[in-house]
Amino acid sequence: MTRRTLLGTGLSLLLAVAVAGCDKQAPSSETVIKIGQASPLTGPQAHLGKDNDNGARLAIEEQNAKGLTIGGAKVRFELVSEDDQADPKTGTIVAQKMVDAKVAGVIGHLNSGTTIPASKIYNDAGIPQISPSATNPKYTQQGYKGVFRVMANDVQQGKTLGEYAVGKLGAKKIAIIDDRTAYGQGLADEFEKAAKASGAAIVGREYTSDRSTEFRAILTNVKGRQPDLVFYGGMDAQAGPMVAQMKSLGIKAKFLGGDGAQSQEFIKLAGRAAAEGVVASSPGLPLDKMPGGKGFTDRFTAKYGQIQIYAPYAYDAATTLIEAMVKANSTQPAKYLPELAKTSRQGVTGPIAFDDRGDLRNGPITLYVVKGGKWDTLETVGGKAAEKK
Ligand code: ABU
Repeated sequence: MTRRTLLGTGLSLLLAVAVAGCDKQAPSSETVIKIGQASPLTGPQAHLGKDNDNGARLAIEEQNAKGLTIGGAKVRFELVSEDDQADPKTGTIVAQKMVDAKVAGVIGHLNSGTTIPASKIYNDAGIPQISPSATNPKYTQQGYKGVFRVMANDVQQGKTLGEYAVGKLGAKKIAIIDDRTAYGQGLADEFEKAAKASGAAIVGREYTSDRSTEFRAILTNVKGRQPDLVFYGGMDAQAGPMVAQMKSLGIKAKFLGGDGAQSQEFIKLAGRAAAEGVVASSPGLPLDKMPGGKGFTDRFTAKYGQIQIYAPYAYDAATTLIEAMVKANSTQPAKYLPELAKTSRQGVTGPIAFDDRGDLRNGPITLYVVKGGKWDTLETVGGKAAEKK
């Protein structure tokens, strides 16, 4: 702790004591409010899961620093973070643990494959859930009142990618690979629809899993079909080695992926030379174009290091949840859920307002290319100021 923060903390404590001393109504103790966070904290997606965890953690630390009072009680938020291993079954076990721990709301899960089955458990328990990163449309199509997400979904992302592949990358013969997860398969299906509608031929469709690192057999099939573009629906832990193996097999086709591939880790795993020229999309604005991007990056990286993908969204999800509690003057789910549903606020990632299903209104999608070993912005499609319901 620096001298400056020590001094600041000391002054805050003195002030708190003085205020409490002057006001007989002032609360003398804190009520702890638990907020759940679920993501893969171990395994091949641990770097992404920790990114989400740290984003939510930073939001909670900053809200706690405000010394909030809700419903007449001084509150302190506590993050209950659970490892769902990106596994649907573990996701439901973790969800039940959260319910048993009496969390007031959940940030998560990271993956669509865990978020969707977990959402039934939270819904049955009446606990609101905001996923920072799950993009499969089914999550918000189940008729649950308490489910929200803070980025565009894969109907929008798949359409943008399919149209971009054909219209901007000039793809005519496309091979598609997906990891058979709710996210990977769902995005690949949406991509396929849009690419076909834009005039491309799908010359092959292959499958892998979100645990594989060896793709030479399916890539050899792909090579035989002579595609000019390979689309991958899945995460960076597979996309990275896949691109490296494409290069080693002499496949010259362009490689296109979605947000699961658009991480720093992808470049590391693919290797700088193989990653060069890879294009991927991500729902949301580039960090440097986000309204709170610069400040968030500075605060986050000072504490936790490099941002992977979803940390700013996890931050916004946690802040949005807490702001709804403050507005409702209650941390009880049934009382703050109506405020959450009518959220209209500026997050660090952009305007946050939800439609009737809980999807982000007007979420933009950005396309990036790896250039000089870094993701470089190509263009942003869609997105505008949040509308009030
Ligand atoms: N949005 C990609 C990563 C998370 C998921 O939807 O599975």
